[in-house]
Amino acid sequence: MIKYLKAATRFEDYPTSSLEMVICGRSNAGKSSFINALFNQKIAYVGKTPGKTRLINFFETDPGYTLADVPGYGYAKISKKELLRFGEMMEEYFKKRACLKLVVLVIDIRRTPNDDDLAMLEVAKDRGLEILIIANKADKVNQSDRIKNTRRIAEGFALDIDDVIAFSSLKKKPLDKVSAAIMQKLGLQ
Ligand SMILES: Nc1nc2c(ncn2[C@@H]2O[C@H](COP(=O)(O)OP(=O)(O)OP(=O)(O)O)[C@@H](O)[C@H]2O)c(=O)[nH]1
Ligand SMILES: [Mg+2]
Repeated sequence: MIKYLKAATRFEDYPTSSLEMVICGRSNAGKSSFINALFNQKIAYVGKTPGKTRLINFFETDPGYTLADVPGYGYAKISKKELLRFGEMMEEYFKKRACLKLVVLVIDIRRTPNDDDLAMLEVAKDRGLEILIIANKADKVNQSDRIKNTRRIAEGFALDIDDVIAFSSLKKKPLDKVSAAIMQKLGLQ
């Protein structure tokens, strides 16, 4: 079960929480689709036009943690001023959100980590947060590429292969594996 709490841009407006997971990644990687698949509920907005979300959307889940859906990065059609505001908002979130424990980074399985992805991961590593990479849109590639690309993504991030899970938000597979990894990294099981 997942319930929408609120949208916020500033620290003062974040909802109270003692345990949080954030979903981040490049624009159009499938962050919102991933949230919907994970909870089997159409709750996060899946956009036809990328880069619509400019706020941090907070949700409450029934395993007892909150979830933050942050805007995707790397969207080209954004003004300098907006980019600056986005950067400030993200920096404040990652610096001040004390209950944040797990960073889930969603990446298209057909891509390799770019500078923005690596910078994002660096922020998470610096704070000593738990990390899980979702190699999304796994339905777009065949089985052998799925394995190959997952390995390539893990190498690109300099992470253990176990920290990268090939996933299809469209097919909602493999849901159990992803849920278990999240619960384990949040210390809920
Ligand atoms: N085939 C396939 N398409 C997907 C999958 N996940 C997402 N998509 C599609 O990819 C597009 C982007 O999905 P979103 O969930 O809106 O992506 P997002 O990362 O939330 O995008 P922003 O909010 O703009 O940053 C949509 O057209 C989705 O239908 C998947 O697992 N498989
Ligand atoms: Mg989205």
